Amino acid sequence: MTNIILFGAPGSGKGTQSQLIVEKYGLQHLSTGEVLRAEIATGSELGKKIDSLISEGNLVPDDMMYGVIENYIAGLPKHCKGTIFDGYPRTVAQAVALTSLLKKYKLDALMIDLMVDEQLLIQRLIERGKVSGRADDNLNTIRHRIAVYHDQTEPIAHYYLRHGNYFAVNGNHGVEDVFLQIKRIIDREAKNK
Ligand code: B4P
Repeated sequence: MTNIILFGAPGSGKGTQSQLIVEKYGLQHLSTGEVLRAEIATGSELGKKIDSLISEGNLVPDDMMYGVIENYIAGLPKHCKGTIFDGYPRTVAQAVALTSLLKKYKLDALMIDLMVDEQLLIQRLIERGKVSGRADDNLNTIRHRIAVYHDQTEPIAHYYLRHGNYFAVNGNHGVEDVFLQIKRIIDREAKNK
């Protein structure tokens, strides 16, 4: 089983690359951003709280995210080829929680870090904002999300450098080129297992 933590700043291409990995390797895809947007779409009280956090570019609290991940991992079918964790973990506390959950279920994961220059992140998210209708794809919120990323999320890369399999990818290139780099890592790691 191959579990991949797809990591990177907002707009680094986690969602984009996840789709390609799913098509090629038949892995399951868990996008915490999508889970949260689905909750918002229900119009529930919880969804309203999540909406106000995301619209301002803030992270949803760790304890709320823990339930999502725990339910997901506990419900994984036995024959599953693996999962792409897209957008989780986003804080060191989430990384610690994921490590212990994976251990509990005798699973492991490798981290692929999509490294993209800040100016390019902003350009991509502004472009996506023209069609996505997402409340968080506007310049002020994008800047805040990138600051939150540096402050709360980026330290996770150091956590995985110390505790797990960490692989950096140059995400500044086109979609196919980035995917080629990811395929090389997945194929090499599968051979080494
Ligand atoms: P997410 O939905 O995870 O999304 P994202 O970080 O905004 O974008 P992603 O990296 O997936 O970029 P994409 O492929 O779309 O998070 C949204 C929000 O949810 C967070 O800000 C947070 O508030 C909340 N949240 C989610 N998970 C959480 C957690 N665990 N804890 C707390 N809060 C959480 O790419 C962006 C654009 O670039 C696209 O338009 C794409 O077409 C383009 N693009 C991608 N790769 C490209 C390439 N190589 N070349 C050119 N263009 C490219």
